[in-house]
Order: sequence, then C-alpha cells, then structure tokens
Amino acid sequence: MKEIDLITMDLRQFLMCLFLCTVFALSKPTEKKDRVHHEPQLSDKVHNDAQSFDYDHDAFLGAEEAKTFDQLTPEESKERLGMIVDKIDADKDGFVTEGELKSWIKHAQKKYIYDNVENQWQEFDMNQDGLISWDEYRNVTYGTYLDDPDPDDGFNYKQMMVRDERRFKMADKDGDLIATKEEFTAFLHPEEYDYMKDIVVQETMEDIDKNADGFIDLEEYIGDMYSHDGKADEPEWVKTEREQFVEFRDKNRDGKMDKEETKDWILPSDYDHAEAEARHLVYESDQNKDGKLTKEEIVDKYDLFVGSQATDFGEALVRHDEF
Ligand SMILES: *[C@@H]1O[C@H](CO)[C@@H](O)[C@H](O)[C@H]1NC(C)=O
Ligand SMILES: [Ca+2]
Repeated sequence: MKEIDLITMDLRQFLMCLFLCTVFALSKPTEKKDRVHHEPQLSDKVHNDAQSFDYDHDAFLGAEEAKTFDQLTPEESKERLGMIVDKIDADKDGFVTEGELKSWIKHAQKKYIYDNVENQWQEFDMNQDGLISWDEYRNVTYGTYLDDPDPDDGFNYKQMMVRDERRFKMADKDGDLIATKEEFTAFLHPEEYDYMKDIVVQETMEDIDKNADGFIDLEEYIGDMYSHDGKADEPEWVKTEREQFVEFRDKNRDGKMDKEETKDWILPSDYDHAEAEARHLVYESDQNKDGKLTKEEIVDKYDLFVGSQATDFGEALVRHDEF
C-alpha cells in the first residue's frame, strides 16, 4: 500500500509539473502547440547505396543498435545477424518474407516505444502475472484519488480516469479488461496503432472543441495553439494558421473541422518507408529470385544489412589497434 501511495504521489507531482509547464508555455504568446503526430524516420542518413549502406543499417537495426555493429568484425557481424534472422522469421518456416522484414523494420523504428513500455511495466503489473488489468492500472494511477475523492489540487481525476478507461477498453482488443504487453503499448502509445487512431482523434477533438458541439471551428483551432494576451497583435504565424485552416484543414469549407478533417490534420498518412525499405532489401539480396530470403542469402549480404563498409571497417581497425 505504501508503495502505491508513493508512486501515485510521484504521478501527482508529475501532473502538477505538467500542468504548470503547460500554463507557463501557454503564457508565452509566440509558443505554438503542435498537435500533429509525425512518423519517426527510419534514419537521418541519406539513402544512397552507391556511397554507403548507413541508411539501410539504421533502418534494419535502429540507429542505436547500428552503432554497436560498427565496432564488430565481419565474422561477429555475420554471427549476430544470423541470430537476428531467426527472430525476423516470425512463422519459423526458414524464410524471411518482405512482410516479416517490414514488421521487423517497424519494430526497430519503434524500439524507443517498446523500451518506454518496458520501463513502466513493473510499476503497474502488481501481481506480476505478465498482464495489466484495468483494476491494476486504475489502482496504481488513481489509488490516492479513489481513497480521497475530493483532493484540492485542482485536477479533475474523475474525468482523467473516465478517459483512461475508455482508451484502455479500446486498446484491449478481446474485451477482457486485461492488457497484454501489445495492448498496453497501444494504450500508452495509441498514435502508433491503426485501430487506436479514432480514439486519438476523439481525445484531441475533445481537448480543442471548447463548446462541445463535436466540431473544431476556426477560433477553437487557433485558441488551442495560441493564447491571446489581449494587447499584442497576432503574430504572423497565427495569421498563416488561419489561412491554413480555411485553405487546407476545412476541406469541405463548412467553417469547421469534423472527425475526418481532424484525422487528416493530426495523423497525416505518410508514404510507408518501412515497406519501401523491406522491398529494397529483398530485391538486393534475393539471389534465386523466389521473392523471399534464406538466412544464407541475408548473411551473404551482411554488409548491406549490418556490416560496416570495408573502408569504415579499416578505419575502425586503425582506431582500435596500434600498428
Ligand atoms: C484495487 O483496489 C481495490 C480497493 O482497494 C481492491 O479491492 C482491489 O483488489 C484492487 N485490485 C487490484 C487488482 O489490485
Ligand atoms: Ca497483472
């Protein structure tokens, strides 16, 4: 019980800080709030295989992991790549398909999200059964509020809890009110999951739609990103946002944004980089052109997937060994 209280106190302090920070941010009139969820990039490197495979390495391993491979000898790289191939081959049929490769690349791309869920997991899985029930989540997060439903720190815990429960139920695909790790990841990071997109849109609309008519009108749209302090003239970017609203956000020109228009704004559908990279990797290494890869085909092309370029590796040797 002690522990729960402590955690919950931490959460309250965190929320208080968040609240104060938000107030602080809003009080600065030039600060602009960004509601758009951007896709994380596969790599910040340029994709030009004639120069180097750095982009492919980042995409395939994630940028952090790719750095550790730069320190390995070709033999070590091949060995570790072989072990990775076993993981990518999800159905264990001995072949890596384009689809399996795409899932793997998406996984590498989202590693920071999985790490974040991993870090929070112990806190919520009270009975350590590898699952997090709504009861567990609610007790840990709102235990103090439930014991004392009338705290005077200014937060509407009831409203936050109702909203959390709705999102939890949406993430919980089989409706047993118990979240697996995947479902809990969808709960904490809903923008990463197709089946959670509607609730992301709904929550965003509720935040912005101050008169609760189910639409975002121009003043609500501007009011969410810019708080007037009365005296100052509107900065230039606010005027630009007004034009954006009329020209691009409000597609059917009825003066307000509905669900679909809000979705197009905050969750723009990007070109699928992971799919393109998976296709590229298969194309480059599929020796017998049967459309799927064996471990051998992948390891043969280890320099494309993980290995450092011969020249890089030479430099690494010079750095580490003294001749
Ligand atoms: C949550 O708290 C309630 C009230 O303290 C308790 O009865 C219940 O067993 C708790 N549930 C879990 C899963 O810890
Ligand atoms: Ca549990």
